[in-house]
Amino acid sequence: MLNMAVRAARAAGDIIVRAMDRVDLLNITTKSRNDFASDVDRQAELEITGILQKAYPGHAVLGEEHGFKGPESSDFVWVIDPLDGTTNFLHGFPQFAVSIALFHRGKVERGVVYDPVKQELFTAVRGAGATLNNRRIRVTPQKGLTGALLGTGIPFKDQSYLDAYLGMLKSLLKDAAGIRRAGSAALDLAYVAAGRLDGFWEIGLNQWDMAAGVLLIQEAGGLVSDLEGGDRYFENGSIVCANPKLHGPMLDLIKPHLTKELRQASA
Ligand code: 2AM
Ligand code: CA
Repeated sequence: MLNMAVRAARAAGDIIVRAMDRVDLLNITTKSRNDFASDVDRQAELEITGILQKAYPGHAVLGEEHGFKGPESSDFVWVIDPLDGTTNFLHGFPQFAVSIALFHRGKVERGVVYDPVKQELFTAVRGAGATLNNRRIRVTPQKGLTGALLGTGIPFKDQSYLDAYLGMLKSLLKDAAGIRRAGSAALDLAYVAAGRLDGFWEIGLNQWDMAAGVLLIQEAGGLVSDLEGGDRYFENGSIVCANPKLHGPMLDLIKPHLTKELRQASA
């Protein structure tokens, strides 16, 4: 099933790369303020779901652009972000990826994140580790925040938690060596798994942004939680992840900034 996910991710990647130099010709729809989708997002998703549903007719699919399809009762659900980092893609900023995860009875069992520009393929199989282009990857041994390189996502849609977010940013900035906002959550998580970032946090993500990346990090020896340290990140869309030595110190600096709303979301 991992091979099939890889095949689907590469096929979608080909569609994305072919469209890169004619972005000005694409039909772009605004799903909500600052949230865009193009023909490429939709075509890439149809390519992925076509491959997966042909191979596994009994499985369901949930995609960012076309929603849920397939048998409601299936134990297997493929969760797909055909183009994570659409805003980057539309600006020709080369940081975006295809993300495909397979859930079995609510648990992520397989994850693929594919960067078609750099041709980097990140894969994870529950219990069997994580790889980048077939080589094993691990999170960093970074002990605390001093000297750490963190990734994050700055709120772009729902600004209601902007102040809380900026408080977290300010606290984490003090000790970290640097903070990056690259614009594709799926790739940010893959980078934590690969040891390129020591940690990452963001509020307001969807399942398809995170699912494959979460398994990558767990299989690379890292920890993933929501803002309160719990495991409801898929429900509340907030995520904090890092190697096991950095995860606690990050949470300690994030928690004091949680508002009642953010705390309720994790409850
Ligand atoms: P998307 O491109 O698949 O929608 C990072 O903050 C995450 O938010 C990305 O994974 C991205 O996924 C999503 N996102 C949607 N609109 C965005 C925007 N205008 N700026 C940054 N990220 C955006
Ligand atoms: Ca996304």
